[in-house]
Amino acid sequence: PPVPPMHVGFDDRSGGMSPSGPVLVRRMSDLRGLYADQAAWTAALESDDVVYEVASSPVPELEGELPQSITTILPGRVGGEFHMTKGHMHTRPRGEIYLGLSGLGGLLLFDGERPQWIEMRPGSIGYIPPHWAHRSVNVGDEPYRFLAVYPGDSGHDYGWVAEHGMGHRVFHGSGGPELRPFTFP
Ligand code: M6P
Ligand code: ZN
Repeated sequence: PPVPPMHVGFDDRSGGMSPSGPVLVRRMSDLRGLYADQAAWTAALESDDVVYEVASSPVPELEGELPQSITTILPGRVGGEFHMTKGHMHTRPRGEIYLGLSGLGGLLLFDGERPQWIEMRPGSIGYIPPHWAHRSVNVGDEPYRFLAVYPGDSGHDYGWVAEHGMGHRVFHGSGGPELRPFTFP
């Protein structure tokens, strides 16, 4: 059902929204096939830590609505590759806006040919045009948190990323994050 006008607060410490809709928690075991180094991923299953959480407001994913979510990616690496979201293409051609809230991150975009990288810090606005798959990466050593706002009928197509990859992978390097050509695991 549609929702009334509302104020949405969020908790600086947890990234939770109030009022709140569904909260999604993704642990290492939910991320099979995400990281290049499968042995490192298998080793990380031992503790099966939370990699990221997505809190949502109660705004429904319906045409015309503008749902919001706050994603918190905990710091860490798997085989040198930074913690990241699964990444998705929108099922329908819809844009999306991200606003950096805390920590250091990046927005990796891929249209099937060209990879793009947008650095995200608190206050950064990252724009995702329609037809660009997007994945967020924590490149710092504290939680990276951002607000996302997207049309309610966008949809999440994870199969597109599984099939096409994301153009690049983001590794820890001595001089900061290193973008390397994407390899399938
Ligand atoms: C952002 C938005 C959400 C998305 C989330 C996690 O909050 O883009 O729509 O679900 O990031 O990303 P993913 O779904 O790729 O795991
Ligand atoms: Zn999206």
